[in-house]
Amino acid sequence: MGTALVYDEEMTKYKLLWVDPACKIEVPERLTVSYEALVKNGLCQRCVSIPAREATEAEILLVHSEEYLEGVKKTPYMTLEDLKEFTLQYGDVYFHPNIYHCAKLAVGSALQLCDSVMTGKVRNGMALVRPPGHHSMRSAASGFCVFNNVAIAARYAKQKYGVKRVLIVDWDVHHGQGVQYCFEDDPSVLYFSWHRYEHQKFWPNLRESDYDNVGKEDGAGFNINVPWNKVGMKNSDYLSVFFHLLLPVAYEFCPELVLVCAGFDSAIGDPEGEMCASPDIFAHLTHLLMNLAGGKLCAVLEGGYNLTSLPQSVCQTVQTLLGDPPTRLSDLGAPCESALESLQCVRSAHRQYWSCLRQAAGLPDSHVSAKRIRSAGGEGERTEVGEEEKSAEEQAWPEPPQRVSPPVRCALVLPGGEAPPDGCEQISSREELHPLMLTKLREHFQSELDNCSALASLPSLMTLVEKMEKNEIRNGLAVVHSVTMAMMCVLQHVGDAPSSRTLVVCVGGGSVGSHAREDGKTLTVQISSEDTEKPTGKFYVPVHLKKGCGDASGFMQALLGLLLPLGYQYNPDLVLLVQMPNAGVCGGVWQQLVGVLQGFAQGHVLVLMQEGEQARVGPTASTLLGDPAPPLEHPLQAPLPEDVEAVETLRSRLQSDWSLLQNTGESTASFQYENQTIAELKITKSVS
Ligand code: SS9
Ligand code: ZN
Repeated sequence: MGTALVYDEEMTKYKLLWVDPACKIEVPERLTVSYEALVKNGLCQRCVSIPAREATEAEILLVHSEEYLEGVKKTPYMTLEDLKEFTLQYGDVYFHPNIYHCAKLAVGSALQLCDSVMTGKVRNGMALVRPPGHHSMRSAASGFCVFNNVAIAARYAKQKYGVKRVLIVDWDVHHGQGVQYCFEDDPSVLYFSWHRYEHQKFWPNLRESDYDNVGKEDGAGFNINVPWNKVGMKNSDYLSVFFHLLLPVAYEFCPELVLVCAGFDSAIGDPEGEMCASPDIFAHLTHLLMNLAGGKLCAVLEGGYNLTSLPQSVCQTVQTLLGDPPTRLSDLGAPCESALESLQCVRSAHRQYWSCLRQAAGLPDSHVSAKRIRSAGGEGERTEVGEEEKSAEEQAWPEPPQRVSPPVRCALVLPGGEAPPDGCEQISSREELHPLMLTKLREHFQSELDNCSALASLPSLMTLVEKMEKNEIRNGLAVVHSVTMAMMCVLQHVGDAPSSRTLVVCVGGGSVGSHAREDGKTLTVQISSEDTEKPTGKFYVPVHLKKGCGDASGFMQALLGLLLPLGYQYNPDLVLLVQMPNAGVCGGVWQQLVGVLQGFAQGHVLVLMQEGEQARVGPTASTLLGDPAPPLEHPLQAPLPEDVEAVETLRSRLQSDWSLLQNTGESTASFQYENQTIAELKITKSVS
């Protein structure tokens, strides 16, 4: 199951023929530099190359009006003067005698990609196209866009393949108003867009790009706008929105297909966006979406006008689609105040539509009160770039590091005689355990060590860990006599390295708190139904779910809203995932967990399971090998209010230590006023 790349050089063959400052950034080189970077990095060669084709008129009419199509159809025969005049009726767009041809190819490319993914020819893919699409409307061109490539693809997938739910993620820095208008009353297409807005001061300056535009009629709740009211948004701002908004809603929506309006003007250096996210953030955004819809993801190029950060970002996206582990994001700071205010407003506008947002505390009842908060809230700290007023394009950033995949993707340690699943390497080592390690184990596990098989798999496990450290093996799975003993062994070993950090994720009850240390060498998150272990400091986080780990929605809430932000901020070099005995975790969410955790530590995830509980070896190995996790059941039941409360309480207690856990603006944060809702708080404030 490969990754498709759709590209045709023909789409570089139109350009701006007159002087227009608004349009001069949309150049053919956008496509050539992107494609050449894919070739140079060996990514193009790893993709399945799919030819572009022209979309048919019927396909274009899925979204556009006949009158509009007829108008555009005449442009190849127009004189320069006629073209200029035709252009004038629209905003920030230009026409050229060859643009109609290219626009048909751009739509056709998106449809070819859709076909390849829907028929199972490939798992996912990207289409490199010009002109972009997300601004074009039923009867109008706009913002360099002629036909709405992604909107047409969504309608096409619904019609041709009977896809019931499509998620469109528009990470371009502009609002894809064309996509919004197309689906605003349609609950089968969930449209998410973040965009530079600056309280409507930024193009396309629409009132309806704000967070309170949630969709209409049956489509209410299925249009999600995140307005950025400041420039300079960073990786942590983007990730916060994924953790606390997009991902929970997306999992609840349960799409059968994910389309990405993949514009890279949201990256650093872009003259339009003026944001500060690094190109490698797109590896993570892509990775975080790749376990939805059984992995069916089509990315279609939209904007991106810095000819350095654009190709870097395209490569990051495609390399992730190909299955290479994302590089580690270091120094993720706190999301900025303005981003948190936006996030809070969107979450509160949508809380009535999505059970994952229906928090017990922390959100006002409706966006009406949120509005007041926004206008009352102080302006964030970020506006000026610096005294010398560097333009966005003059900004410098390091080239993303090379992403190297170890020669072996997945290795297993299985109890004697069992054969590993296809594609996995088996590790068995006859070496002895280090004497110091043995002594240590004796101290803790006296009685169990009398059983001679107790230690059997540990030498192999240590070999596996060493090979992962040397980057010879990416990830692994060990079935051991005692997971707690094995966990101690691994932590003892990796803890010897000077600045190692291990993220330990324990699923299921049992004593692990004793392994947790406060020196920062481990961060332990334990998700279970037991309420025995008490939280100690910031490096041991016990999450208690009344319904237990078998409850998909409660578990996902903890995974997305708690574990992901913690993990990203901690930035481990190893993830140790432990299935505790009798964990009772349901298969679907377990695989999501295994999939998502591979975004950390350059994919170095080590899974431990106890002998006799290895029923899940097959599915786990498959996810470690890179197969997408299967979709969760639809509809996802609402989480138990107590469980939501438990996760929320933890999140708000820990957010001062781990700032990526924040999801509300500080001036209005409810955590400082435990029992008051924000709405109440505002009333109190305005009275005093
Ligand atoms: C130039 C204004 C250009 C249109 C941008 C369209 C981007 C499409 N300062 N505005 S992704
Ligand atoms: Zn854009």
